[in-house]
Amino acid sequence: MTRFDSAREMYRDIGVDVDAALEKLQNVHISMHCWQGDDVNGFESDEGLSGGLATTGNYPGKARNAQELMADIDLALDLIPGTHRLNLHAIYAISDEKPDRDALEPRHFEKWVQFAKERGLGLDFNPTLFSHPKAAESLTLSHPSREIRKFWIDHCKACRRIAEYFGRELGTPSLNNIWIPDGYKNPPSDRLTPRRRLKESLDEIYAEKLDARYIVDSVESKVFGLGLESYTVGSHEFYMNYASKNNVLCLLDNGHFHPTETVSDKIPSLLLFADRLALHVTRPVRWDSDHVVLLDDELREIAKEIVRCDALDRVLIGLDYFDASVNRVCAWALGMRNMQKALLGALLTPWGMLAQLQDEARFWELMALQEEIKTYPLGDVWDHFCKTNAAPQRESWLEVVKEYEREFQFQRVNNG
Ligand code: RNT
Ligand code: ZN
Repeated sequence: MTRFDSAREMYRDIGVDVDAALEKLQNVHISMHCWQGDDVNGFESDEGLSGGLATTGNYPGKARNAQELMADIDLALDLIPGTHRLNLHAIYAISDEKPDRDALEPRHFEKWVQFAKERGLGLDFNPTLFSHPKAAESLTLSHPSREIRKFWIDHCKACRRIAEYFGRELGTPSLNNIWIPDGYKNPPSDRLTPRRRLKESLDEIYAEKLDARYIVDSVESKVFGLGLESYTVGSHEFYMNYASKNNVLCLLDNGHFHPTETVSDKIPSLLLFADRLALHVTRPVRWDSDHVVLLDDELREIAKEIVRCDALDRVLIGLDYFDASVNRVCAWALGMRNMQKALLGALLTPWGMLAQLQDEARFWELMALQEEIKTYPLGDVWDHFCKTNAAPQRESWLEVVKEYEREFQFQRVNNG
């Protein structure tokens, strides 16, 4: 009997169908963020990250251009079981013309569409409202100047059309997520007017009706950004209400809340009122630090809520972190594998039995059983999933990354 067979029996004894769980996991397509590959630099310039965002670390070997980024993504995808999605940002356009952001068109992303087609990936998208001279004050869609607002509105409109193009070309709707840095370092005199301007800008952006078969829109809130600690225009309350009234999705980034607030707890509440919601999964260490996603308690809890709500098809899962202190292919593979492991753990949990204990107020049994299930042989089922997907099992992928960095990444000079 193989380890997988014996694991399957153990789970069967507590009423869990392992084969059904594996089938569900196979159908989860996680959106991998391209920006971990080059520390959110993009292909426009090397002037650095702004908008209250920062990467730390200078591990050698980051991708310097589209070719290197694509090669690194390819390796990461080889190390991750299943088929997934790729999440792009507007600063990753591939074009000699170097259009400004309000002039971006689908054709500037043709190479990515070709890349995605060849690999069977879906594509998601994000307008980039930072790292640009017109966002130097960290004010974009809420800027007091109509001219600047107009520039960013046009950028977001352009991005929605690009996302629609992705969806049409690839046959899977593309999520176009708007996040803006807008906020103030010190207490503002007026909290209302910037929010009113943001609301009006969004109304203008979404006024153009695009084909819902190809594009899904979302808005991402935040509690604060670096250097913008006192006030954030796009707060959670702002966007949650905007989303519910305007048929766009809320995107919850689990680094964007007060440290003791959890996204896992928000998932069921939002799912009672919205058809769908989107996630940026990250690991905030004391603040929105965007560390690589590990298999920690909150990740497991997020996965549990998605599965408990039977909402794998209603929650669009994407990753969002950028650690420049480690090998960036490792960062991708580790975060993606961990997200999948967390989902598998949730899928291998007897929720019906646990729900009954809760309803019957048998709380000590509930607590003890949940703890015992934590050490059930999840790893044996995970190894089987990797094997059937021709992806490396356990830590065997580390050697692959080591060889790749020796041969390719470390040969890229002049970069951190
Ligand atoms: C910033 C947001 C946003 C970005 C990416 C690069 O705090 O999380 O999603 O991380 O758009
Ligand atoms: Zn995010």
